Amino acid sequence: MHLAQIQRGSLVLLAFSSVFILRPTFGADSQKKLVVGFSQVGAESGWRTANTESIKAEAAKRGIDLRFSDAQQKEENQIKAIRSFIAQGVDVIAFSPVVETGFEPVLQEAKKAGIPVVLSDRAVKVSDPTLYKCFIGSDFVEEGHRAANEVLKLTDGKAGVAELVGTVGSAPAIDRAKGFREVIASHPDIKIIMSQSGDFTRAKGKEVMEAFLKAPNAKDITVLFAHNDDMALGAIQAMEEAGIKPGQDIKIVSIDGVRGAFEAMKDGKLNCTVECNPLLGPQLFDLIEKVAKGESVPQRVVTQEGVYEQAQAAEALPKRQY
Ligand code: GYE
Repeated sequence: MHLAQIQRGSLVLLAFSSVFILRPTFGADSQKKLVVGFSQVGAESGWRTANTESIKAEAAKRGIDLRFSDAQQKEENQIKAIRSFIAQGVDVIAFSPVVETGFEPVLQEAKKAGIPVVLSDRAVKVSDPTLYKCFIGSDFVEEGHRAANEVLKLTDGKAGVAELVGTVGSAPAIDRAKGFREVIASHPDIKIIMSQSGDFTRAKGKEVMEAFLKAPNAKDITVLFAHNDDMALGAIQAMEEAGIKPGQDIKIVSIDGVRGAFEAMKDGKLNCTVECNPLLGPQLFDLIEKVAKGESVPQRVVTQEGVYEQAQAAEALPKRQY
């Protein structure tokens, strides 16, 4: 073979391979599997379990190589997981940030490495909006509005509210508290008389409710607003142990719409749950696949959800997917 021929051959090869290097194709008919690193918050609630299952099932269905990591509700674990995804050279990083702040440096590292990031469920606060491609999740402020409107419906515009707050510094805790306060601001007789974090878990929800019920002004509590169903379910236990009838003596409004909440509503122990859909898997991977192909995606995708009151619980329960 002449030198010229060899050179021409390698040029063609080079051109050919560079097409593949520059534009990797993923999917059923291509060789390369899409590799996605996902850092999950933890396993703190029924909502989270359903969210994890939805993500894992969807990745399996699409033949995606999912590197899944559980941060056990610790930001430092999440930062480590993201660094490890960068070191592994995954195609896309997705994560549900435990809290809003502190992620900027690691997101800069991902950007430098050329790995796109998609946020799932919870938002981050960063000064550079190009540090992530897209954020898919609920409108938590709106959920707070909805919860407060239910409190208005359940009372005659007068209430002593005990609030079980979610994880301190997390987007849903910040936004749900904000939305709730925006609505009650024009109802001066609806007063938040106690507010403390139960970290979105059933055990801490119970513990904090026990403390609320021991406070000197405990008899003024007429409503419980819990930032998620798990904390409300823990609080229901605490009330029952203290001889208080949940749903009657103290009205309860919570957020998520997990099956346990529907059961409690059916039993008359919970008055309302504001839905927050955890089944993000299909929509999330639609976005991830687009991002991997370099296609443009909206920076914000809001999930659609509703509100369920006691009267609808029995009928809705068998149809609930989580
Ligand atoms: O409401 C709660 C979970 O981020 C929307 O996290 C999610 C929240 C959800 O622990 O149950």
